[in-house]
Amino acid sequence: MARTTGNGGEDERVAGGGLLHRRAFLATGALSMGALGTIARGGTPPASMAAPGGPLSGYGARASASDTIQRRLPARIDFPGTGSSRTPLDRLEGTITPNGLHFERHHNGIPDIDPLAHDVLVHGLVQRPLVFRYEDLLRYPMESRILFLECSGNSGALNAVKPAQVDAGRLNGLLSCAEWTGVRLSTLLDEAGLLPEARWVQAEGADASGHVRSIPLDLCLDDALIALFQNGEPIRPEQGFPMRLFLPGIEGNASVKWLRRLKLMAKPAYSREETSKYSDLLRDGRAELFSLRMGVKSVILKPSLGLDLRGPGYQEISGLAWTGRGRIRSVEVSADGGKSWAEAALTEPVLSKALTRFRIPWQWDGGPATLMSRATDETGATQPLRADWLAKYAPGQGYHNNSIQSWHVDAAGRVSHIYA
Ligand SMILES: Nc1nc2c(c(=O)[nH]1)N[C@H]1C(S)=C(S)[C@@H](COP(=O)(O)O)O[C@H]1N2
Ligand SMILES: [Mo]
Repeated sequence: MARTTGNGGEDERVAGGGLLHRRAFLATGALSMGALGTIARGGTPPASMAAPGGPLSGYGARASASDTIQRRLPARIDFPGTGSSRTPLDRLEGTITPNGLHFERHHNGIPDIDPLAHDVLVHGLVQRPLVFRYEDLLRYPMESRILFLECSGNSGALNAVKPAQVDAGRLNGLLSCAEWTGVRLSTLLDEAGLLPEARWVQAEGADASGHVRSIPLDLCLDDALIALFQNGEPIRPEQGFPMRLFLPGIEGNASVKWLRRLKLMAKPAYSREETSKYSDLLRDGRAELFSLRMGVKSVILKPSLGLDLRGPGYQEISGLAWTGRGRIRSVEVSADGGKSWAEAALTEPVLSKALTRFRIPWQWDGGPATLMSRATDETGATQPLRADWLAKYAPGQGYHNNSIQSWHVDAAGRVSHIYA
């Protein structure tokens, strides 16, 4: 198989199992993949050139061939509207999640809200309680940021005794990334005027789940947004139309959708969603409360379960990395079950608290291989081994699992989920 490169082949190999230097893409890839492009084609023009095409439309739809790319719904739906659907990460490219594929997590369905009748009350430990109507907020100064959103229950299946044989979307798809546009929460808090005792903000949603979360004031004064737009259009009903709180890098549960009330408090409320749920029980019986910031994490998506390899030779391994603490510094990939690692290329731009795409070329020799990825963020934090992660928490504690994941490739190219 062709593997000749500008500077001679073997020296492009940087780790076991056939991983190539992250800069070897073109030199190596062109030779083995280029042949695909030279297959001869008949002289007859395609039918699409013989007649006018389809009409214009007021709101575009994707190609019908792409309709198989769907959110991963639960196998059983006991209460419609309650539960979660997941982003099919393994079927997408780049880093932005199309709005129709953003994951959903609702505790009591999607409310139908008239934006013109909707407002947000800011009250509690403030100088002036204020009400902001949706229309008012549209006239405030706005900012846009590309940010990931991850449910802290994401990848909870890694807790199972046996590795779940499900695709990467089902495993890790309580994760999406979009450009969010809105008004800084600090702008509204400034206008209401904080009293010196104010330390926490309780956010409440207008859905029927009684969703309230207490959020430390410093997060609210930092980069928190009242998001009104998602990838350029008004946010979707599933994501909190007409507005949601958006806390960059923080567990999804605190980004309260259908936001209707913000109460300034001296202490947290210790509501259901921050005590019995979304708190992390440790091995020693204590619980971590308000463990809000999402850890550094990565997943390989190509190849992954359901995307089997077509044959030995040049492949690109690619996936996503993210951290709630800022930027991804590096992602290492192993093709030999963690014995050796090589650094992947990060596709620019590498943005703070957004998804980052990593890629590394791989010359698969056709033998069994175990693929793993390990991200490190700009604070130096890195992903734990699954065993080390499990050792920290009480059995069954499923939140915040950012441990290293592994795919096994057998000699036929079939990909399965394993614990390495
Ligand atoms: N009002 C309200 N806000 C909510 C929820 C909810 O059920 N009601 N679910 C939370 C949870 S657990 C998560 S992970 C995120 C999911 O946001 P998304 O559905 O836009 O992906 O919203 C959070 N905000
Ligand atoms: Mo969540």
